[in-house]
Amino acid sequence: MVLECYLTGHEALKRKGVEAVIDCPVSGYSFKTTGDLRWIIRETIRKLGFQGKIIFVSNENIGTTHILYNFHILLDSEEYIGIRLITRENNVYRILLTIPSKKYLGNIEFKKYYPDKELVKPTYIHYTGYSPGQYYIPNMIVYAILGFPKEIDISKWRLVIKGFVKNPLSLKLSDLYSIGIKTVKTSFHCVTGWSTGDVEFTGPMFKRIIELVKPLNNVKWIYIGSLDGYSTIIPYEEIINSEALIALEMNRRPLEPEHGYPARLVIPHLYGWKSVKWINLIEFINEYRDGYWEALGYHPRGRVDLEERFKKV
Ligand SMILES: Nc1nc2c(c(=O)[nH]1)N[C@H]1C(S)=C(S)[C@@H](COP(=O)(O)O)O[C@H]1N2
Ligand SMILES: [Mo]
Repeated sequence: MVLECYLTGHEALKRKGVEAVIDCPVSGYSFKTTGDLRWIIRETIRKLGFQGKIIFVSNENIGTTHILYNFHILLDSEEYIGIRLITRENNVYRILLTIPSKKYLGNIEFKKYYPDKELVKPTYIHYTGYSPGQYYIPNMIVYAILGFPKEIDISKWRLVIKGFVKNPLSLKLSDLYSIGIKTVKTSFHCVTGWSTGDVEFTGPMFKRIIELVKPLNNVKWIYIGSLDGYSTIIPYEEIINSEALIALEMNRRPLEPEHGYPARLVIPHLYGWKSVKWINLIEFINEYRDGYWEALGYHPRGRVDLEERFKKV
């Protein structure tokens, strides 16, 4: 079987010592044991020109059908390559390698990733509440994969909105309150499997931001950035008619620092990793680029109802 992979990466991963990510969709690999996985890894890395001792690190469930496995390959240089195996119902369908130095990329050839292929299913307007593979828990679990930002000087904080727009903006917290706020009551779904019901988020609707900045006709994606260096990407079509908002309050109180104070994005019908906390950038762009989790194999759109947890193409 030929192996064709994409090359990607992310600035925040570089700070963690990951200079590049090799992302390889695979098919036809069923497994029963972690021993089978070791064999699959050995086969895969051989095709890419790597060898080393393969060590199990961890595994976790992502929803009720996916399991993500982490391994390390110890290289002769004493560095290691991280391996992430994305599996569904005992089949491996994606293998990602996190590479500590570009020198290991050698002369591997990569193909180009076309995210549009992931969006073939139609977009419809309102979230139906259907959430396959999720279970409900009483409260949200707090995540900060890149750590919590230091105390924020609110007089200096701005939400910058730029890119292909007629009116770029730099908004203070008081500006966000003054452009008109609404409260949205929604469930919140983390791709790892937990959901919480009936959280109230208050702030300006994303539609309102679009009215103000007037995106140009060529906009296809929205890139969202955060104070901690976290980022994500959202198809423009997916957000224009949605209930997405820039939340300033959660359950009628200003956001707590751990939940994203002063502002976070909330997109109710997409998995939680798209709802960036400590938001400071909204960029309207034309060409797809991976955010933090997308660089690690997560889906460019992340629709909950379509169970778009990981990239498929
Ligand atoms: N800046 C930033 N935003 C983030 C994350 C993060 O690690 N950093 N985690 C995401 C994930 S995976 C989820 S499920 C939600 C969780 O929201 P909470 O931490 O407010 O419960 O935040 C999202 N936004
Ligand atoms: Mo999440």
